[in-house]
Amino acid sequence: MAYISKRNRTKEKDRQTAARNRGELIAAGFKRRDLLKMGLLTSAGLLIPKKGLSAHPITSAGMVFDDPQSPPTTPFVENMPRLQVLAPVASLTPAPTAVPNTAAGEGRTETHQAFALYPPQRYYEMSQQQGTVLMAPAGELPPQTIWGFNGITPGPLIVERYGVLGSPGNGSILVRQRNNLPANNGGFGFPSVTTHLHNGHTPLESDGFPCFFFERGQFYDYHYPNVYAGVLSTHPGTGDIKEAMHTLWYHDHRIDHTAENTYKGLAGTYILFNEFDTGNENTGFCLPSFGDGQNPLTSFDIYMVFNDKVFDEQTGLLRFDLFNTDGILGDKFLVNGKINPVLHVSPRRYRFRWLNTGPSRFYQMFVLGPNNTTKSFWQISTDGNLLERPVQVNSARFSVAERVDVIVDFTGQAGKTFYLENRLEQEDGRGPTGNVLGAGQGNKILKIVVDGPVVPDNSVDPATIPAGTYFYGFPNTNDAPRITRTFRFERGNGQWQVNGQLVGGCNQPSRFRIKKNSVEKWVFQNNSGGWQHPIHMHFEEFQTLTINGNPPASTGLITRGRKDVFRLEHNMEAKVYFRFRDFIGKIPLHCHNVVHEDHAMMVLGQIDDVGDNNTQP
Ligand SMILES: [Cu+2]
Repeated sequence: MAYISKRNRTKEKDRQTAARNRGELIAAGFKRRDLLKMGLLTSAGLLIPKKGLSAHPITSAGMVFDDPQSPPTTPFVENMPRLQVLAPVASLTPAPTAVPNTAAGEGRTETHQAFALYPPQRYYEMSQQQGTVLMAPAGELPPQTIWGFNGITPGPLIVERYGVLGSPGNGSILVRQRNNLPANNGGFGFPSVTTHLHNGHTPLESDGFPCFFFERGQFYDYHYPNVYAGVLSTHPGTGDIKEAMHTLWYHDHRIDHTAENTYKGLAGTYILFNEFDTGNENTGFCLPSFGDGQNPLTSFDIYMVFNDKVFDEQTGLLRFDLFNTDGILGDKFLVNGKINPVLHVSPRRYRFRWLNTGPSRFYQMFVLGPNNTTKSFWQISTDGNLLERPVQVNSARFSVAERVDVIVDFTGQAGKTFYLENRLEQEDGRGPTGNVLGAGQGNKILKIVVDGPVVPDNSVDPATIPAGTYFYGFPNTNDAPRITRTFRFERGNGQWQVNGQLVGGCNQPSRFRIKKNSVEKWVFQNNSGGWQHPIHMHFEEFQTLTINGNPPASTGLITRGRKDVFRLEHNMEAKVYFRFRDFIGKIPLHCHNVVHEDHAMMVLGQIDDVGDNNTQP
């Protein structure tokens, strides 16, 4: 199993010793701020060039780290798993309560603000626990110890529906999360958790705020009303259908520890249907049917969770290096928990939901056909928000946490083989170089073989949709903002800052206060040289007003699309438009390169009835 590299053996030994020593510090639960105190970091925040901790020279631009060199694995052998759909439970014990049930071990501290208004119609329960999984073909990598929702990664798929228009609340659910993680992390992972539903319009005590964590042995009830934004404000009684979101995910958001916990497996998926995006290709927008999510003869709406990981070249075990603050790149690409799997499809249209859970890589995904041809496809959404209509593209770029829903048409392609290929060049955690590789030169991530039986296809053919808006259309951006705030994303003391500050601790006062049911304009500035940052705001979607001073072209539907992650590229300045409606509570704005997030590119704020006038929080 061990894989000996061709590198100089002395250097190799130093490198392994250094990695092992860093690993011991990580396993012991040290944070960067502890290392600063211990004198193991330079004043610039870099790991000191001490033999035994860092085997490589350290540059002014940041630490130079080991190139990932996982043991070899055989690609395209194992089938791509379809995500398990979570079944509701009939009841929960103890019964959920609006006020935190601390006597029974609930770790929640705030009362549910919309529990009586939208009583839960269905209950779910998940246990966050250790599990053992195979990520490569049997015999190639050892079984991996992961932390997962119900012990699997990705966690189970929740499939739910918005309440029908006019009856908000009949889509309301409650998800009980239990922290059954072990005290011993076995190398990395921090067994204290908070679960963020990215990017549900949920009362904020159920949002998974980074400081609302709960401990081993505790549980936390998350109330997801599944209502459209505006339901208690701009569009009373219904919410704004143009705020519908369909492709979401959930993941651990523990302050300072999100990278290691999500890398260890604490991420899962969540789909919302409604009477338009129905999950049935014979109704509504006629997008490919979801079916039961499992049966290949009836399930054509497939969620794909991408991540990249590194495995120790000696032991073959998953490796996480906390000391790499640039960001972590893996040399193995997983889809739904398997390295380079295979998907068998029928000659018809499919809806793929692409999610990148990171930790730090950006993708530009192409569909590679026979003889290095590039197959076009239709992008239908940005971050789970349907565009005005499908847009035909040759590729889709998405950074960490972004989602892209696409329609790929395999009609008439029986017998052919395709690959999902990432052609975006990226050499470190700072961000992609910008270079897009040629067809067949990138990372082939998933093999798709069109060898399934011919089955009926009643889904809409995007090529035949007449001109004009096909989906909901975008909400207006005409209401005057109450305030414009500027957020500068920059490097300082070897870490990551927003407006010159690290996140600070959970006891600090909110750095910004949004007035409930108001409009704000935010300016995102990338002031960090060579780095790129996927900037994520919780709770509401934004629309892009300008990028570097230029409004998105009226034809640029993808740039204009509603989003919750803004990909802040080199030297970019963007102005975005937000409405903050219906609910109050604490809220973060942060980089979703989860390594940057933990070190400590995040601002904590709140929505309340008053608001503030801080233009540079
Ligand atoms: Cu970042």
